[in-house]
Parts: sequence; C-alpha cells; structure tokens
Amino acid sequence: MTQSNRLRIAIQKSGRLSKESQQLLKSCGVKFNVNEQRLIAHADNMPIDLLRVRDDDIPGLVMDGVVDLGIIGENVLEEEQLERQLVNKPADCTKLRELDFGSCRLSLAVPNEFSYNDAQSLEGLRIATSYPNILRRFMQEKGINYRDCMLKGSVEVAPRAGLADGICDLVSTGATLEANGLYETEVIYRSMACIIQSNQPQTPSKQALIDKILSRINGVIRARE
Ligand code: PRT
Ligand code: ZN
Repeated sequence: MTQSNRLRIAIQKSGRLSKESQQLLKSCGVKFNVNEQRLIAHADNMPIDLLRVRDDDIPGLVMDGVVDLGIIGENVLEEEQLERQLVNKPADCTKLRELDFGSCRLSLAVPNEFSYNDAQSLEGLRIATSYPNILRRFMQEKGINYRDCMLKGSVEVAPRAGLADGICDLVSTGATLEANGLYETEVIYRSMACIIQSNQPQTPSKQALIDKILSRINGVIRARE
C-alpha cells in the first residue's frame, strides 16, 4: 500500500517555505493545483504526488522512506537527525542540494539588559528553544551547563514571561528579537531550504525522474542567480 510508482515529494503545507517550494516545482515544469483541504496534490503531467505536511514531519517521512523527496529547512533536518541519533532511529537521507530560499540562522539571544561576554555568560541559566538538540551540541562543545525550556512557539516571549533567561531561536531580519527587547549574541547554525532524498532503493524509472527534477532545479536556480 505504501509502495507507489509515482514519485512522492513532501513540501510544507503552509508556512514560510510552502509558496517557494511550490513555485520551484512549478518552475521545473511540474503541473499541479493545490486544494487547500487536501493532503495530496497530484501532478497532471508527470508521475509525481506532492504531500503537503507540517515541516517538522518532512525529515522523518524521508528518512523512513514514506516519501522519496522532501523540501525542508536545514535547521529542521539537522534537529531531526540529532534527535534520531539520540534514540537510535535510522536518521539517514541524502541532501541533494541547498536551495535559494529559506535563509535564516539559529541564534542565542538575551534581554537587552543582560551583560553578555561570551557563551560562558549562560552557564547555569535557562534557555528557551524549539531546537534542543542543536542547542545541546553547541553548549556541549563549549562545555557550558544550562537548563532547557522547550517551547514549540512564542520562544521570543519566554524571557519577558519569566520562563527563561535567554533564547535560542531562528532569526532572519532580527525584527522579532528587537520587538521583544532581546539581542543576538551568537549564531549557532546557519540554514537554507534544501531538497533531500530517501536512501531507500529507487526503481530506475523513479530515479530517472529524480535526476530530471534535480537537473531542472539546478537550471532554475542558476537562472535566478
Ligand atoms: O506549521 P509548520 O510546522 O509547517 O511551520 P513552522 O511554523 O514550524 O515553520 P515556519 O513556516 O515558521 O518556518 C519554516 C522554515 O522557514 C524554518 O524551519 C526555517 O528553515 C525557515 N525560516 C526562515 C524561518 C525564518 N526564516 C524565520 N524568520 N523560520 C522561522 N522564522 C521565525 C522565527 O522563529 C522568529 O519567530 O521568524 C521570526 C524571526 O524573524 P525575524 O525576521 O523577525 O528575525
Ligand atoms: Zn514546524
């Protein structure tokens, strides 16, 4: 039932990557119409199905071979890989290439009144984040003990709400940090959107289609540079 002759590509349903993911595939000549209520969009002109899901689900779907390709932020991919390594779950997939959108950085930030010298200033403090594994790796490398405050959203309000001393969150323009009286102190991970492939064996026809899509993506991105 989970085998399909059609290539399955997971993209974010709605959010910062969804429009550009769809646009990229359309620029590659994949013709489809998205029905907002539907999980799957079938391409009209190629044996391709688009699965529209939460971005956090995409790496796992690819690593488990449920879908063939996924378009995802490198930050979410990295976090899922670290999480799976921790619980001994298969975490392998192949990053085919970085894409030209979704640029952001995962940074530490603290309240404006906090006097920060270096990461050691966070010793023993509580840090709110949605990326506990990437944060842990950074803090372990620096040898800093800290406490977690795991939040899936509204991370930037945690210090003001008295939930944490600092945060580790995604930043693009910096406007959200500024609006919440925080400043960025360290970039711990830089991210772009990327396209990943499952490491499950592919049929020759599906692999040929993947190669065709990838070569078109290369062409589209080169033309946009
Ligand atoms: O619903 P779903 O789970 O699919 O989406 P989501 O809410 O988890 O993710 P979404 O749509 O917010 O982001 C998807 C991906 O876009 C992220 O995983 C990143 O790879 C990428 N991306 C790029 C960003 C940003 N820029 C970004 N600025 N993701 C989030 N932000 C948020 C950040 O968390 C903070 O709240 O934007 C705010 C900061 O932005 P600035 O411009 O004020 O600095
Ligand atoms: Zn998400």
